[in-house]
Amino acid sequence: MMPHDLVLKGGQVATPEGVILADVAVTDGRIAAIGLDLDGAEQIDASGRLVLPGGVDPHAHIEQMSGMGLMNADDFESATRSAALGGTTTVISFAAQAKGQSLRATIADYAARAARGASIDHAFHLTITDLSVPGFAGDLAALIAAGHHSVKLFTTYNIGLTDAAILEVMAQVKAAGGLVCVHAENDGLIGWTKAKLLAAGLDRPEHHALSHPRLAEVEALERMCRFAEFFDQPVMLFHISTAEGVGVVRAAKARGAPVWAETCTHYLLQTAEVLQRQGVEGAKWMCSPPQRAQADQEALWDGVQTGVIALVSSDHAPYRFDASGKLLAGEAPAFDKIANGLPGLETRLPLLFDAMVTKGRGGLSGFVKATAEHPAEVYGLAGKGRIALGADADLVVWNPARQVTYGADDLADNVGYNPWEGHQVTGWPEEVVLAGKTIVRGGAFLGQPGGGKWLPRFGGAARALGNPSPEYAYLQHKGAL
Ligand code: DUC
Ligand code: ZN
Ligand code: ZN
Repeated sequence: MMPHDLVLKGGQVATPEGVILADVAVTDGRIAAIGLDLDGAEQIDASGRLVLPGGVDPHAHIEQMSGMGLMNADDFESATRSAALGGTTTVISFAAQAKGQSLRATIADYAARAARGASIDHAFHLTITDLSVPGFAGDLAALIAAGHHSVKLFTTYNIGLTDAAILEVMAQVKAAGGLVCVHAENDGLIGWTKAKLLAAGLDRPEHHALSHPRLAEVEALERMCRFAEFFDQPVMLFHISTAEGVGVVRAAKARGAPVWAETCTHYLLQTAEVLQRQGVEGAKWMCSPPQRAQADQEALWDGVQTGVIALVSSDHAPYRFDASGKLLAGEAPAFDKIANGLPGLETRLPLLFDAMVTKGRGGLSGFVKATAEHPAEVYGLAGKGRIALGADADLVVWNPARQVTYGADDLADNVGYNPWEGHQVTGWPEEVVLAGKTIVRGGAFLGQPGGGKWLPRFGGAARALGNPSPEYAYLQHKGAL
């Protein structure tokens, strides 16, 4: 019998049914067999190690202009190289509409850049900022039909949409069968609090956390859940950071609202103390929403473990700690002049493996679900996130015993600092395979810019539940939509 193209020999293989000692064979980029004594033209010895599905990071900002008009430090090449070295083989980043730009042109622009630079598989959430462009409705429906299944909206910042615009987008996305993702924080509460802090001279990075009241998240999450219920429109609530936010999502789900939620590595593992470092140093950790308190971390972990929070993303949003990024407005800028975001594509999986597998918050199956299986299922990434016959051969060999302490600047992205400096993890992704090709071996990146492919998405587990509000149902019945 012809040997398979590649066999990963003798690892502890995490399948959706459980962990088994087996070989995993790959032919033509897909998993062709899982069993014993499989023969491959190329072999990777996985004995004593774990074989897990490649990570799926469903929320990363790559080669994107920020709301402040600042370009990310990472392009598709550097971001995806960094992701691969951290065990991630699929990323969903954003195609962000500039005001006045058509949706088609937005997607074409990002798709061309990703096709040239991305070394791992990828898809886009289409960020909508301007409904007034010509052809908006037709483009939106056509793009969703073409496989750009999810859109993203903001309730705040200079790209935030009004409630009326959010409702209109939800109606149009519902008609097209897509998914709406939301950055949900109350704009008025943030704006008012920020203005008062700044007027009082309270303008250091640590004040950034106070400028994002917890209730801003709670109010906007609650509102978005109610909008989702009104239409029976599936909504993904991005980066939940507070215990109360977890409660809002839990209650909405219990009512039967079609809502799903994510949190991010930094909300699970950091508190707002990171913003209190000497001088302007805290700027390195500034993101929105901000890191919160230890009690929030506990509630977020509980949300992950009970399924209220479906998945954990990085929200990779890279800016250098210099005049090209965080310090664009000077050496000691006020917090409102500092770009928000921190890098996370490369560190998400080792940090979560350490917390969930090594230290036991959810175990191996919880880790695989939160970081690969659920992101793939929820967002309709067919063939991703699980080790099963016929699935894409995106595989990571983990050494569960390897200890690494992060250094000051040891990541392969283009950020120049590691926000996890000094943090020790146990468990490390040593070999990474994308569609049957080794893209990381022994810490060396072997992937190719342009070697990843775009993944069309036509559905997913985040679906309407069949119970719209009577008012919406009436409008539909009357043909008024
Ligand atoms: N917050 C976001 O929502 N996105 C990117 C960066 C950030 O801090
Ligand atoms: Zn956001
Ligand atoms: Zn984000």
